[in-house]
Amino acid sequence: RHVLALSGGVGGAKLAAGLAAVLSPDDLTLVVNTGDDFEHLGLTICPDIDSVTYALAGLNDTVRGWGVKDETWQAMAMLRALGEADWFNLGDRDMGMHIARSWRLRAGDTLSQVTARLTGELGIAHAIVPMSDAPVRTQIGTAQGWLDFQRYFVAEQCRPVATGVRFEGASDAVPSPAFAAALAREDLGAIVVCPSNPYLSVDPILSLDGVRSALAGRRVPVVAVSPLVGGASLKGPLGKLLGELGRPVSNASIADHYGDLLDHLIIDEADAADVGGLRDRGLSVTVCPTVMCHAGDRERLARVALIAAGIET
Ligand code: FO1
Ligand code: CA
Repeated sequence: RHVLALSGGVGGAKLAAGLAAVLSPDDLTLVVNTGDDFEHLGLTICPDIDSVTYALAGLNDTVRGWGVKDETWQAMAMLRALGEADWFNLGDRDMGMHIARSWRLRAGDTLSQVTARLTGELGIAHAIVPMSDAPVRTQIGTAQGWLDFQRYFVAEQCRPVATGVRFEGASDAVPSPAFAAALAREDLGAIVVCPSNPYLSVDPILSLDGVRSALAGRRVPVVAVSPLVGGASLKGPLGKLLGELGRPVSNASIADHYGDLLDHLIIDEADAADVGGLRDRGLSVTVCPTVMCHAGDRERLARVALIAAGIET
C-alpha cells in the first residue's frame, strides 16, 4: 500500500530519507513544504525541497543541517565583493541547483516538473513533490509587521517575538498534481507527518485549498513523529515559537495542533512521561528514540512509523 509523507526541511528530511530507504519508489510520495521558498538574487530558492533532495541523494551537509556537503563559497565571496546581499548563504554547489531550477521555471516548467527532473538527474528514484506549483509564502507576524520567512529565520535569526504565522497564497493554491493524486489513491495506506515544525513546515501544506478535508476524508492512519525531544525543539525555533504563541513546549501542544487529523503520535523516549496525557486525548502513542544521527536511525524510525500505521515493509 502507498504511503504519503508530509515533510519540511532538516528533521523531516531525515525521516523522508529513512522512508525512502525502506519503501520502494512505487510505494512512497514525499510531499514537501514550499512556504519557506523565496526569490533571492534572481534565483528561486526552495530550502525544504533541497533539504529532502540532498538527504535522499546523500549530498546533505549533516553538520550545518542545510545545503550540500563539501561545499565551497567562492560565488558568495564574489557576490560580497560586488556589494550584493550576503545575509543568505549560497554555496557554490547549492547555487548550481538554484540556477538549474530558476532557468527552467522561467522557461515555463512547473515546480513539479523541475523538481522531478532535478531529483531524477541526481539519481533519486522516489517522488519528491512540491506541495503546490503555485507560490505560497510563509510570513511571521512581529512588532515590525509581517516578515518573510527567510528574513525572520536567517536575517533576524528568529529573534523577533512572533505574534502569528500566515501563508500568503495558500487558500488559493491547489495541491500539486502528484500530491493530489496521492491523496486520491485507491491504495493509500498511511499518511506520515515527518518531525518538522507543525506551525512553520506542516501547516503550509495543510492550509492548501482542500488538503485538510481530503486528509480527514481518507480513512487511513495518520502518524506523526513529534519534533520535540525532552520537551524542547531539537533544532530551530519551535520551542521559542510555541512559547510566544502561548502554548506549552510539550507534546500536548503538538497533539492539540494536529487535533482530529492525527491518529498516532511517535514521541521520544525522553518524553515518556507524556504518554498518559496523550492517550487520554484518544491518541495511540509509540515511545522510541527519535533523534536521527545515522542512516540506521532514520530507517529504524521509518519502520516504527510504518508499523504504527499498520504497513508491512
Ligand atoms: N539557514 C541559515 O540559517 N543561514 C543561511 O545562510 C542559510 C542558507 C541556505 C541556503 C540554501 C538552503 O537550501 C537553505 C539555507 N538555510 C540557511 C536553511 C533554511 O533557511 C532553513 O533551513 C529552512 O528554510 C527551514 O526549514
Ligand atoms: Ca483520520
